[in-house]
Amino acid sequence: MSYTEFFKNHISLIDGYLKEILPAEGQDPSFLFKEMNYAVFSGGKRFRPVMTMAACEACGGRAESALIPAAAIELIHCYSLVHDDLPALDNDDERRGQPTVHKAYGEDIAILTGDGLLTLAFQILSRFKPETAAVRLIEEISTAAGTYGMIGGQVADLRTLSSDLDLATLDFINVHKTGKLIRVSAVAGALAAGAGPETSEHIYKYGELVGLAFQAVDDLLDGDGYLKVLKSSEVRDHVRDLLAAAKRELRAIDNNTDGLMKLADMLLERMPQEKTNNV
Ligand code: GRG
Repeated sequence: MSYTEFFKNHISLIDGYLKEILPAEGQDPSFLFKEMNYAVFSGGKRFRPVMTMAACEACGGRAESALIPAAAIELIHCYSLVHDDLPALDNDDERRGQPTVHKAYGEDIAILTGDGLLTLAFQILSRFKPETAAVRLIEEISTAAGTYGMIGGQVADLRTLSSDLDLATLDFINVHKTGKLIRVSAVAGALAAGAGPETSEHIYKYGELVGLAFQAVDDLLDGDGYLKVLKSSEVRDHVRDLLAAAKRELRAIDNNTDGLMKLADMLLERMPQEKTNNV
């Protein structure tokens, strides 16, 4: 079954919730409603919020119970893409097959759209109940998104000269820039379910391993990143090892881990086919 078929309900839950929380036309404050919706409803896979809901299920909870952190993480992901596309950073004209936010609405509005999405993420996290869990979620998610995580990784990426790029530096960049937001997507699901320490530890390790595999697969698709220091066959082997280890973590959990298993399989399926010489 394809990713979108398998996660039809999860995707419809997260899209429904995102529609509910994003400022709608005519609603006060109505500023940026169009641009924020444009940035969020543009065909993303929803990999991170689906992971949050699937992790909640793997810890015995319901997908619906994880909607607040799932939506917050997707808003943060969308903000990072809007800002990353800006001329001062990657200077991209297209994202998900359509003009980037600054191409469609201008640079000033794109900066503010990203700011609006990031701020809204923490506004909705503050609504999570019980409040003790809301505070934990805010701490975990802000750490993963901030200078100890995604932003730190982005700065390391900007500051690293291509002549200094080695495997250890690439690992550092990827763990921070991509890995930590994916890991916290899993951890937030465990927190939403109120999971115990043992299950939470397996979920944490699963998230870490899948976060690393995610970036390596993206590099294979883009012909970038790890391919600058490793052969493509080595990157593929690395992805397979990471995902096999991630699945081992899930086998130690005594709940419904089908969703998290499917996310690992989806990354394996996304890996471009190996080119062979005997064609
Ligand atoms: C805070 C400006 C700023 C940047 C943070 C995450 C990031 C650094 C930049 C985004 C650009 C990028 C290519 C990051 C690597 C992670 C990645 C592969 C993002 C794309 O995620 P998908 O494939 O995207 O989940 P969709 O479109 O499906 O949501």
